[in-house]
Amino acid sequence: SGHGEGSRGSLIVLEGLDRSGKTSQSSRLVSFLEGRGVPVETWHFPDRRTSIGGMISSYLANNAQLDDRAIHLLFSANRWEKRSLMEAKLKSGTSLIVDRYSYSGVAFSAAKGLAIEWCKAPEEGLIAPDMVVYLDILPERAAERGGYGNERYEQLEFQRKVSDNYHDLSDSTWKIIDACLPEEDIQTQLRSLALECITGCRSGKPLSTLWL
Ligand code: FDM
Repeated sequence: SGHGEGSRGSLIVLEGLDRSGKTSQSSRLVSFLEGRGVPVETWHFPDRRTSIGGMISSYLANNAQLDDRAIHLLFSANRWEKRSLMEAKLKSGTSLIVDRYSYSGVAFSAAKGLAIEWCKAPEEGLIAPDMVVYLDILPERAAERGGYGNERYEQLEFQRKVSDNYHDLSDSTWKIIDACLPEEDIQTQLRSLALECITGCRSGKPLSTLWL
């Protein structure tokens, strides 16, 4: 009930440092929403399954070297190549729970010293999220969780810079959840935020584009 003709899905983005719990929280959220009969998919950027994604993946694994601006543009291109599918899904009523988006793109590249405005430019015109949820954790606490692997960015010094950049990018519309709360509590907060967002979008809020 309540699915009006033409009602669209929501674009919900989860952001946060490595080890903040985004991936497990977003998959639990999707199962919950599916159980409630909400049409929903979980997406993840970078999408390593495309050919651009393959280049990103070998860069992250330190198997390829790339200029900082070149890799930045590949991450952005990896979102652009999914844009039309994203729009089609949303318009057909499917909500998308997206693990990382343009904010990761800017926060990570700017941590290498690139200017924020330069980093934001190629993201302009992508679909704007209806809600950004930030799983907030101090870089030191994230590092204590262990499981930093061997990927390029998984180092404390770098994650500190990324964290600062996320805080610069965030605005009053972001929903911040303390990532050090028990997993259950985080999930409870996430569920109610997501349901509220999905309900709001169904009742006619138009899609918009970055940057808001
Ligand atoms: N990352 C992710 C970026 O540097 N730019 C981006 O646009 C995106 C989406 O890639 F360290 C970084 C963030 C992370 C790495 O991400 C791989 P996952 O979530 O571990 O796959």
